[in-house]
Amino acid sequence: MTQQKTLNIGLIGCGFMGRTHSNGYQRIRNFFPELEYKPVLHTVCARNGEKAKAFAEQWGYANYVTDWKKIIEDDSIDAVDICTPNDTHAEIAIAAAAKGKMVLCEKPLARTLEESRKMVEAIEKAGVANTVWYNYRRIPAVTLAKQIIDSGKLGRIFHFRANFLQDWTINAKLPQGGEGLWRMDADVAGSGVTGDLLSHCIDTALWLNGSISNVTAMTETFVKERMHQLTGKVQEVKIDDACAFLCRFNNGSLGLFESTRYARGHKALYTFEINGENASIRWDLHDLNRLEYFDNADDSTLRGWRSIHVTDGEQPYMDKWWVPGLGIGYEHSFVHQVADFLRSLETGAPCSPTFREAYETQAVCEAVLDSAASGAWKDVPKA
Ligand code: SOE
Repeated sequence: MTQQKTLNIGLIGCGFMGRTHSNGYQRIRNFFPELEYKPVLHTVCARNGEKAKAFAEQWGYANYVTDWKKIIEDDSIDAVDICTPNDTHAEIAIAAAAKGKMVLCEKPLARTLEESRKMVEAIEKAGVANTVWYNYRRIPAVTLAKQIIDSGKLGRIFHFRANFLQDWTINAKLPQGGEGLWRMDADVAGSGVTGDLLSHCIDTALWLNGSISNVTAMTETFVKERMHQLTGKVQEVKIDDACAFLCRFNNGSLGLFESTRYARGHKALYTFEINGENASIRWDLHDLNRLEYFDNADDSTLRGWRSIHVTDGEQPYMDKWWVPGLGIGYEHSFVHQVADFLRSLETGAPCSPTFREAYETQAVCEAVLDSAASGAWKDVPKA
């Protein structure tokens, strides 16, 4: 085993993402023992002291605090992990970078492109290691899709289409804002499905198929008013409940994206398909260990969609887990992101997606929302 260096983590936010990241840090020692850096769960922060204490005990953090600035001021903390609602990402990331700390930020990078720009500037000025948790890239079947595309097997790409469908906000009585519901409050989240769900699809698309040049979009807010949990008042809902957009990629292919929280029966159906001249690929989060692949070069009597069960040790990340045939889950994508971040500290190579790369995703989101508001095609703003 290599000589290990400790990396003290300060985690801010104890929600669902705080748990996925903490689990990621914990699994490293057992499954990626060769890595030089070992994450240490140093301090966790939540505004509610009891919650922070319980989280620290459950996940093994040595300390807990209720003010995130204490994490920034603590010189023994090396890396700040931001798992708070979107309206706090910029302030925390900028403060952490100014203190020379590494920053790992939950997606989307921020509420707006303007906030994202300031974050990229601060991170690059400080020259600190950084990454944004677009975790789906690190599901082995998705990483394999990237390898297949980069090998050129698909040939010229014609189409990229993606969906992210949920149904959890259909109930008109569901309040907006507050604990667990901040994703429904535009002031906190920045947008609805565009920033929350389509940003995942856009991140994957940019990674697999390159930059997007322009977009045309439509959004809808199906329930116009909801009670705000914090004020107790019925207020206008300003998030997009659903969004669909068309786009052109710089490689000449066409994109079609849809996301909604009003697709009854769908809890988290993330799918994408990419069609090339020679071959096509499709993937579905509900069957995440599987990659479907059609290759026109196959013998015509056997030609058809192959269903590749991505569990072999020669496939991305799978040498770390069990034996061929046995799959892994959603949570492993976060373990892989931690591993890749730690490896990037060893090699000095950036851990993708960096803040700058996540800025490009944000730029597409902004163009989508602008297009939906104006009804016109919009160019994706340049960095
Ligand atoms: C929303 O329900 C959500 O939890 C997103 O915020 C996550 O990013 C996505 O991966 C699953 O759905």
